[in-house]
Amino acid sequence: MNEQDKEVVSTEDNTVSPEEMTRRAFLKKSAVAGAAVGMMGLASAQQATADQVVRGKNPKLVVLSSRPVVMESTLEVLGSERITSKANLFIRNNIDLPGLNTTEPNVQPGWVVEIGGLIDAPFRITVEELSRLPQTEVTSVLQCSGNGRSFFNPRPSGNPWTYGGVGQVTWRGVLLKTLLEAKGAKLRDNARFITMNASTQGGAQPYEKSFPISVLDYNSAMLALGMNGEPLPAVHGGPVRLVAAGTFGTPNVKWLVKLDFTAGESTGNEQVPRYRVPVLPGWNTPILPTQPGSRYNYTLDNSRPNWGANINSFILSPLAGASVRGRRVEIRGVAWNDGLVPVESVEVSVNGGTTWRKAIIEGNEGKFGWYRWVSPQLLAPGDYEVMARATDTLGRTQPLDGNVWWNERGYEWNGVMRVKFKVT
Ligand SMILES: Nc1nc2c(c(=O)[nH]1)N[C@H]1C(S)=C(S)[C@@H](COP(=O)(O)O)O[C@H]1N2
Ligand SMILES: [Mo]
Repeated sequence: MNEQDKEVVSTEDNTVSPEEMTRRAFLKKSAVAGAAVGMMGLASAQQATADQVVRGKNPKLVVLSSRPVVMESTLEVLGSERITSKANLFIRNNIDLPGLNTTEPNVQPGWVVEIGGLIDAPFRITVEELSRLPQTEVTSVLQCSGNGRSFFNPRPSGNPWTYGGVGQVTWRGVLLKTLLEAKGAKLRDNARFITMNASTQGGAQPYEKSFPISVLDYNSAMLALGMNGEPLPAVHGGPVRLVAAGTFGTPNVKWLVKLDFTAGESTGNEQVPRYRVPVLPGWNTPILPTQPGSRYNYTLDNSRPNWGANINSFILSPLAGASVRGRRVEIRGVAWNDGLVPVESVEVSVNGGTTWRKAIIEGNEGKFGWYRWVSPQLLAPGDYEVMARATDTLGRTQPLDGNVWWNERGYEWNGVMRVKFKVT
């Protein structure tokens, strides 16, 4: 195994398939051969590094696609900071807006968002007016619902995310509630969903998404203008993006130009069949187990969109393949859920799941953020496999085998993570 391969192993979980390891080793090698890539230009999508695809990104991010832009972070990068910086945050574009592949702000004076549908007095608001209304900050986990897809077996088609399609950022903007109050625009009783549209400037294809008005989603939903104390980076949706803390990435529409209160959800392609999981009719939370490898005919009635984030936890230290000094070893990581109730515990096993011990939860960045946990262990020299499992006060927890939730499109993976490392 050469140097680059080792680096790949140390930052990724060992359940990555051999094909994926080969692909990643190839990507890393291409990244090392930066000069060569530069000379070839961006013609070959898979060979461009993250900073070449989007100005300001950390070259350690892994490019899954350069058109549309899709890149993931790594556990090593995510573990290096408390709030994910704009350089280190993953990107998932279904549709690129031309000219916005940068972490710099998207300065577009007079940008308008139209607010309408089932409210009294629909209105239009500019980004300048929005910035003069009372601003709220919320720290939340942003995660693509496809994160972890590579671990489903058989692997569903779609971007082969490992663990890096996630980050924790602090948003700043105007709560939808605040905006409607300021405009005296009352919601009608039959308003059940928010249906949003992204800009099509520069000839971009339309992007339309709906999510339900519920306590979980609506009370914290905001039109965000800022991220981590700066104007919203262009590639992350500036100048205006919807942020619904506690939801998966998909309803967090970037480059927002239109928001309607509607009785039903959008019937556009981004809403159905994409970004959905099978459910029993009228049963709105858990995924309906389907036979791995089987097909499913997604309709609005037999499936639900990815919205409330699944409970999950990651081990950020040690990383897979690491060698650490014994006997005192601190296992560290993060856990999160949809923010509906607190994450109550994180249990850690160092013996393949035979026994579990509660980790210490050190703190969290509000109910939508990461709970940082640590599990001090006394470990003799040897080989270990550590596992971590989060549970919240509703009893929602992670499956030991994430494949129990196998679904055709590979969404909402939250299987217990396993990390092999060595104590010397
Ligand atoms: N306009 C627009 N908004 C979008 C998307 C998109 O393709 N276009 N992708 C969605 C998906 S699937 C995800 S996971 C998040 C990713 O946000 P990020 O690129 O800022 O990390 O944006 C969501 N909002
Ligand atoms: Mo996503």
